Amino acid sequence: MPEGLLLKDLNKDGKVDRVVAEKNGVTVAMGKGNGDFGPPVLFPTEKDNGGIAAADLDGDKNVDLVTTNFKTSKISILKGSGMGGFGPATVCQVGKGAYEVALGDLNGDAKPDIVLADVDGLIVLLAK
Ligand SMILES: [Ca+2]
Ligand SMILES: [Ca+2]
Repeated sequence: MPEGLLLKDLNKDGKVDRVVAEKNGVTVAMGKGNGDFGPPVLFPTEKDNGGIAAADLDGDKNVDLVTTNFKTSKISILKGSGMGGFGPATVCQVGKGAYEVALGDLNGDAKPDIVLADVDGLIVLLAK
């Protein structure tokens, strides 16, 4: 499976940071604002990440991450510190072979919901 990549300002310094979904976790590299990035730091997740998405899931104004783990049909959720760090991954069993993830408010309550694409179709997890 391809590895996911996203660009998002994780530490609120106005400079876009880089997150890559990799085999053993996600690597985060802080952007310098000139197209260059600092050294990548690994945050462990479930193995073999595919998709990755970022949004503030718990409303603390810090960007959180969700990755999909195709082989084990799991997703990993990492809560952001707001300074580029992430806490230990919360791993959940979801569906069958989720490979892509998107985050967005689907029901208008201003909380981002999780949408997964897996081998059977789409799975929607509404935020509570
Ligand atoms: Ca930044
Ligand atoms: Ca958050």
